Amino acid sequence: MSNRRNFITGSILGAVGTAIFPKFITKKSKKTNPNSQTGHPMVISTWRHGKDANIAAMKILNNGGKAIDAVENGVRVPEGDPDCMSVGLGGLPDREGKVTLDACIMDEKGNCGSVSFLQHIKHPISVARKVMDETPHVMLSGEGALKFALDNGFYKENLLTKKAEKKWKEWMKKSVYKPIINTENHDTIGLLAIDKRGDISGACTTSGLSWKMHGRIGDSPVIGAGMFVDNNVGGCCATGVGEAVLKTLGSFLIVELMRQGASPQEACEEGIARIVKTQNYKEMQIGYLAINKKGEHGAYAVHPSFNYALYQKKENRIIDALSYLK
Ligand code: SD4
Repeated sequence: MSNRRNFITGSILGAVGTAIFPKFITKKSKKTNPNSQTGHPMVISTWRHGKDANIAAMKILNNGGKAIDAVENGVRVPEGDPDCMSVGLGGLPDREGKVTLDACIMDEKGNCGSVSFLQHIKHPISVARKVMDETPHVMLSGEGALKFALDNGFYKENLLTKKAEKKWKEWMKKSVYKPIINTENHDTIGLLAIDKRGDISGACTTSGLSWKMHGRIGDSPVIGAGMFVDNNVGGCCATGVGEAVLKTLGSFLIVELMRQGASPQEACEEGIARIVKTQNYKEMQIGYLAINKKGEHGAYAVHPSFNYALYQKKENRIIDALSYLK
């Protein structure tokens, strides 16, 4: 009886598996990204500011360092740059004029750490790393995350620059909340790296959507939404309207599709397809980057002009991603 039940359950699950991912399980020739190559060490990250982040990350990888150290040090570059108005210091504030930060990090063993709704600390990614390394938890938020940071040697800073404050005051005149497609309020950095050993790690850090409600947390600190790594398969990170990424658990979805046989490009396109099927996609930008174990990558967005930085085979370049809408 129990054997029969196992058989029936197995058959149903098998059928469901094939029904969910038929095109990736059965297909032999895969759609690849025109700029994809194989090989590591490699670093890939979202948007133009990724180029300098990649340099910092690659320096660690070239010296034989670990991917987890590379991703942390890479994203610290835009976090510390006051001119980068979507990450860390200089990030655009919420509608109350407060800069609140989200970040997460994940290593090759599946360890992860995250902070959300964190104020006054310039490098949330390093606080997330400490949560991962030194606590029994994965996520710390708000006051608790701040207290943890202060207890661990971080110090309070004013993250609201004059430039960001000015933009906030301009926005306050009308106070209309409408995320704009591909401008400074869509610039989170997500960064994925493969080190010389072939191990994969990822990091994602942001000041979130500008003019968001106070207390709002996006996709970026949520493991599996803003970023996900599985060292046997690959990694993925997201940028854009976090609510859409959260609703589809985009990064986890894309890594799982690669596990089922999809190429990184096919997986990113399917991740965007889920958003297009279920949400008001014309009004929002979302971009995904994914890598597999071989160092191949995929990139896809809802709208044109999502770009990313790829550092591989000694070349660090900005590439325009393909998109659903042309
Ligand atoms: C968020 N995903 O807070 C972030 C914002 C972002 O490019 O990616 N902007 O929803």
